[in-house]
Amino acid sequence: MFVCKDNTILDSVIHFDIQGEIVSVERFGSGHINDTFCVKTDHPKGESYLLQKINNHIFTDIPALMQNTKIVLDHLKGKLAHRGQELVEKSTLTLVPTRSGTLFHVDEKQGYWRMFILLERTKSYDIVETEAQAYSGGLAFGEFQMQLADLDASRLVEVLPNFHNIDFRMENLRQAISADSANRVAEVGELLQFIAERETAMRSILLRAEKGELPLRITHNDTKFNNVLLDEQDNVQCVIDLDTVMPGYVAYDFGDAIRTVINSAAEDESDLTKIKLDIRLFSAYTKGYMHAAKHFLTAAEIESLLDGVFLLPFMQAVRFLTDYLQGDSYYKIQYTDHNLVRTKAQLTLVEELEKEKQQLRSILYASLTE
Ligand code: GN1
Ligand code: MG
Repeated sequence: MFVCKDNTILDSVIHFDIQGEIVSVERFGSGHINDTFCVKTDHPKGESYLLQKINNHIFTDIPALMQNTKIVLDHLKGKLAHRGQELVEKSTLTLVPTRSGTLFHVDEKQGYWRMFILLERTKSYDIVETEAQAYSGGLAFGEFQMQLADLDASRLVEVLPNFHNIDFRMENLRQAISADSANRVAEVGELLQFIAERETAMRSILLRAEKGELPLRITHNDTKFNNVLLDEQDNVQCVIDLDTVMPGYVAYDFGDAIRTVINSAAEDESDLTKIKLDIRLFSAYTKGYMHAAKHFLTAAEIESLLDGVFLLPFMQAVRFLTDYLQGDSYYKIQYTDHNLVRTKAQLTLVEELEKEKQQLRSILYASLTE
């Protein structure tokens, strides 16, 4: 059994309303922000659980974050209720409250913990392998946006303001450059040049939004492919990681998903020659997404989707680079220049995408008639 050095994990588990005695607690998943653990018990009919320590340096209003999660989950469950309880439990996350009925537990070191029921027999992929998987991912996020379309956005707190605002991200980068607190600016000149050349073009979604062309909807805002759980047959089962569900533009969700779907290498691949686009996967994801989304997207939103495809890897690179220049305080890293490697990988992806712009556009529009 894995036991955290200071025992805070086990001390936290016991506050949640779980069945049976704890058999094991093991680290789980590949998130960059929160710490996730799988908790198994000896209960004969019992479930396993996902315990998460929420990063409260990044998410500074955890009561609001958890309230958002509850509102979103209740809404999604309500949408699926007519299809039966079993389906609701399989297709949506279920929070496990603490024994005193609260949505999270705060330990004596001010660590914030929450728990979900683990969805058994599901898979998530850091790298997409087949068109069927990509299609399922597109369908999952298309349906997710559709199901949340009638949720009153004013009920959700914007937990991370300006999350996908490229002006905000560029401003953070500029501040990191002028502070140069980790003494790393000198080594990233070429990358900064690459970013500067594209900055204006990357403002296109903001410009459309300023002109009032794009409706603000409730979006997921972290649509990496591994935030969709697929079942054993690679059909959609559940969208996870609801921390950043907030008002946003659909192009952000589309672009962030494509960033991970189309890349045949990992987000942090250090061999840049391995970063290749798999256009078949773009096509399959887009078909899955449009199957649900073409019923509600406006013409201007459809037009903006491709801008999102370029923006999201670019913005991700800007964020990784900012963290690198600030001495790696935001994303978890596994080695010293991990954030630099991530930056280069994402910028290479932008470069590869630029070569295929026309083809991506044709595929996107073709998917509307299928
Ligand atoms: C972070 O923790 P994780 O892996 O779900 C980040 C996302 C990035 C992603 C890059 C709150 O998500 O915005 O796209 O890393 N989440 C936050 O892999 O910043
Ligand atoms: Mg996340």
